[in-house]
Amino acid sequence: MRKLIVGALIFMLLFSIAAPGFSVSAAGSFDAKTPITIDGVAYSNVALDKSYERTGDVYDGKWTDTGTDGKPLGKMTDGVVAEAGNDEAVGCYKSNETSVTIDLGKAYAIKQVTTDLYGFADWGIPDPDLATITVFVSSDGSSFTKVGDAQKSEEKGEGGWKLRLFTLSLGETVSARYVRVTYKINGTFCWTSEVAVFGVESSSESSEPTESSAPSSEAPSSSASAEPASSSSSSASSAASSAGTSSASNPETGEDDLIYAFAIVGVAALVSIMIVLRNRRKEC
Ligand SMILES: [Ca+2]
Repeated sequence: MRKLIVGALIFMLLFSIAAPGFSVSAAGSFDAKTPITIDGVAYSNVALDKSYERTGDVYDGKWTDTGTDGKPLGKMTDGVVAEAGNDEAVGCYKSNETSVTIDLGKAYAIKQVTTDLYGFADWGIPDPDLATITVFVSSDGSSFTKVGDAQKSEEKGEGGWKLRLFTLSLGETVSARYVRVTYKINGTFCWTSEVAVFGVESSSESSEPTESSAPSSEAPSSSASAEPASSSSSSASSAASSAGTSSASNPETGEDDLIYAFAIVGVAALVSIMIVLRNRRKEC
């Protein structure tokens, strides 16, 4: 019996040592629920659970973002970011150009906007590398100002899926209640799952929308199998003026937590082994 216990403990110890070297999560995606910190300021996703409107043709497969009432299901602001291209967290709209216009409910000082975009040739979903994603803001919901084009991350993906994150990070915050993200995708299916708008309560320190600076990003990955969708297209929207430029930051994963957990298990196993061995020695 004791041998069994010792064997189990040794296994746990070896596993805990080896595990951190393993790929814990292949996922990709970004974290839309955790605030990001830039220059010591924490910006939360102020678009979380906010309502929005979309343009483009309705997609009617299981990756749709349209309810039976014709309104968006909310996939773009629910905080759930697809971890693979065939993840039903994706909320597709069809058209070469589509847009998502989010009403934040009140003005916020916006620092960064991040979204994801998948491509999959077998399903006719265009390569995200060909996409241009642009951010506009508005204080009244009707007159929009272009803030800048989002910068795409390096390509990630598995099984034929291609994923890129698109991020526009501003040098100075811009104050706005409405945020519009347009996707020019060079194809029909706009395969995205989330728009995160990182900002803080609007105070005096944020500027009026005009220009921007600094996008950036990082990205996740994906995987897949299954079947595609159907066809066609239509159009989208936007309004605006000038542009911006670039650099920034992003995502996070729970990998560190796992490593800590394994380390704790390892130490516990080691202590247990030492106790068992000491007891055995006493018995001898
Ligand atoms: Ca989502």
